[in-house]
Amino acid sequence: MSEFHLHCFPESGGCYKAALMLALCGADWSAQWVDYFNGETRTPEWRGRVSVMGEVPVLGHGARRLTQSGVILTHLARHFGRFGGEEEEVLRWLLFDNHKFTSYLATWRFLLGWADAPDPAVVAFFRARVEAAFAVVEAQLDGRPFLLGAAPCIADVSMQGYLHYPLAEWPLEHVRFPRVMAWRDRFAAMDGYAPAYALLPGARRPGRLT
Ligand SMILES: N[C@@H](CCC(=O)N[C@@H](CS)C(=O)NCC(=O)O)C(=O)O
Repeated sequence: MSEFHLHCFPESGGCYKAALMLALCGADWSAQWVDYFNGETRTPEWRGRVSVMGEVPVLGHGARRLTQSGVILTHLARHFGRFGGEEEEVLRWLLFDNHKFTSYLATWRFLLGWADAPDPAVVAFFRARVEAAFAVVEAQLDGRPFLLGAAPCIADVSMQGYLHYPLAEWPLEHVRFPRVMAWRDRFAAMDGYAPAYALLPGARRPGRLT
């Protein structure tokens, strides 16, 4: 039996955050696919058995079951002694990520790729929010290879969540964010790295854009 067990599905950048951290740390892990698109995580049975929040990622580690990618990343950083940083600063960027960077990007990508008949005004709203969040990160990376300086921390890992899906799935004008794209490339060059669809197992539901 593997040391870590991840409940996940391949289209989920939240799950990719956890999988990427496990891969970069060389962890012994296995995965269990959840049938998100057919509502598995919304059933009372799944919420009672796995997580009341009805969300993945969920990470099993021994007797512990952890949810929320920020908590999972914090746990793994402590366990492996990797990707740490000044606690308040790490938390500051994890919260920004969960509120704005990941959540708007994930929602916009979902609307473009998988939602039924998304309202163009709603899509445009989310795109503008994504661009604003990217501009914040672009500014923070001015003169820094990673969010907090010379070394990557778990807030960097967290924000990579949706960046390692095909660019066609999040069709920003990527050239407008050269530091974000270079930051993404720095992760792609790390030992253990694999892009999202290579790392996360399970049946895929192709979206409209890939
Ligand atoms: N803040 C959470 C967000 C997790 C999340 O939204 N997961 C999505 C998949 S990417 C999910 O399971 N959504 C289920 C739902 O909203 O019904 C985290 O970072 O773990």
